[in-house]
Amino acid sequence: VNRTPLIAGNWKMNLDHLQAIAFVQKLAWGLKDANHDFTAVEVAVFPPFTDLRSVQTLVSADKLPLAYGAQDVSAHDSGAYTGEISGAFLAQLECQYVIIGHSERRTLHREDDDQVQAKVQAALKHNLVPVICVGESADDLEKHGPSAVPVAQLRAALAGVDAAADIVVAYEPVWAIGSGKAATPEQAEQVAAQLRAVLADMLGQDVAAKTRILYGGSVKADNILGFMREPNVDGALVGGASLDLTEFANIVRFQK
Ligand code: G2H
Repeated sequence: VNRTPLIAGNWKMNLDHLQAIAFVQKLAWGLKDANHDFTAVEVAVFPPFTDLRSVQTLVSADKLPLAYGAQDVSAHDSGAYTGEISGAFLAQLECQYVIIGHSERRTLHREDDDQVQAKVQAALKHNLVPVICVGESADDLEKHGPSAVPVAQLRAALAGVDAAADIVVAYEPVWAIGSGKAATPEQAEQVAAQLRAVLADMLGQDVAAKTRILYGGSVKADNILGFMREPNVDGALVGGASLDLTEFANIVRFQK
């Protein structure tokens, strides 16, 4: 099976809606000028909620070949959930993707596996592709080895997911996030292979073969190629480096 690589920029809480417009415009046109084949390597951005309407307007008006999504979604559809954002609202803004269970949500907002699982269900209900983030802390790594925690997190997130669902998995070792200390391609591959085995076990071989598994954690233009050469790594979730136009464009153009 041919899996289209996905390079995804997780902006985290950076770039306001005016900066987002300028950034997305420059990114898309810059890549077009460099003859980037968006069907060969898909590019997605994950701006803050307040930028999504601007990004939608720009992408649809200029027919930009960029995908986009939100960094989180509520497990609920509507109601008395102050501060939450429904998947229905994201779908209305034509988001294709939504990041779920990023380690910053798990750690700073105490999201547990049950909440992640409920959010995955909410995303699928609204036809959003969940980018399910899993990863072990330095402590987990020391105590349980590299794959135990990510495997358990993925199993929990996939409970109740139908084999027909479209999903993306992102392996982000917590110790590599924003630390400048990326995993080695071999480490990423080892865990990605285990995660693919979970997909096969829970959703079947066909789903496992077609589902993209991304690596995330201090990805940069000068280390992306090593990850992309690994058979089970199908792209990257990029944080810090996705905020620098040239750097992000060079990550997208890892094959150049
Ligand atoms: C991991 C990653 C993006 P960074 O959180 O999701 O961030 O590339 O800054 O490590």
